[in-house]
Amino acid sequence: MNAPTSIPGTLTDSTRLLGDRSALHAAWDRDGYWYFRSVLDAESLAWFRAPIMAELKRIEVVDLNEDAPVWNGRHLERFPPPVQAGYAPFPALVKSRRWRDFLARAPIAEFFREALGSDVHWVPVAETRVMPPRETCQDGLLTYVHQDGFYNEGYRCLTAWMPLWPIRREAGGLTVAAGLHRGPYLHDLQQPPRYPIPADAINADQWRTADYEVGDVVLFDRMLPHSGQRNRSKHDFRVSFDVRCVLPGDPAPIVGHILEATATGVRVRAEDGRVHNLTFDAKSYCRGLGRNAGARLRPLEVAQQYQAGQEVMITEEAGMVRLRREPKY
Ligand SMILES: O=C(O)CCC(=O)C(=O)O
Repeated sequence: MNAPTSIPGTLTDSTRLLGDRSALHAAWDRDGYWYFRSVLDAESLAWFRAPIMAELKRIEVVDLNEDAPVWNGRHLERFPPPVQAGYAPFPALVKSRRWRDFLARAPIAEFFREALGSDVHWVPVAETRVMPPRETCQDGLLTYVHQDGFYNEGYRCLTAWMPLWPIRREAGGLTVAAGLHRGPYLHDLQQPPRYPIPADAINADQWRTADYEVGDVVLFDRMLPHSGQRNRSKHDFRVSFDVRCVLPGDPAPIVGHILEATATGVRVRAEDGRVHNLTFDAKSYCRGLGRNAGARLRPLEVAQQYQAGQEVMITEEAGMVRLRREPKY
């Protein structure tokens, strides 16, 4: 059993490499991630996170005069319930498109353009996470170890993760298994429907994390194993945002609404108005909806769950569905 009980290793800071593309590539090849510190515009971050603080104050777990998400000790019964590897979103923030406006703000867009070397196409696989303090570690320190690419077939994604308030180590920010981005996927294909990574697949000393500050961002490879950590702090809610883009130059997934769904195919109207007729084959990976999003559906379940009007994100190859999932906001 190699599951870590603490993460002493620290992320390598690549901030000074910005502007030097070959040095950035070398760091990515070595580590599978870039950790940039104090690079994101503070005003844009403050704008983005404001509704989260409003929700924490509305359910009276943070005092009205607080600027930081510090727990006031009141009962957490109105805090969203636990779900797979985290907590449900605040109902008021479900399907919020605010993240799109945040990423489109000039200083934010400019930073990512510079870091990635071209305009960035973000996909609607985006999550704002709020973890309450004093979580227990009885099921381990790590919430759910995974490789994003395994659950995002048919396109090459890259993930950006950022704290929205400072996250000290004990509040449990992102941890990554440095250098393990060259593959293979470690998910256990014998364990449907989620195919978890076995606990002994990664040595405890490969994990890295940091004391994160607002303005920091970690960009990481779709093959890099990573996880959140339980929030062991006494008083800090830990608040972060993660989102994925396609690799520069790659085609974007189809995002739109189902016009017609059957057990063998799907007709979709994309956001740009185009209609796509697509077919399933043995390689099509259809994910469950809602809380079941990590699970792979069997063909019969697919036809039952995905109906006309459902919003979807689809990747395809020569007319065959590779991935079908619900956008995650
Ligand atoms: O922030 C977390 O808890 C985990 C983040 C994560 O797993 C991801 O960004 O894919």
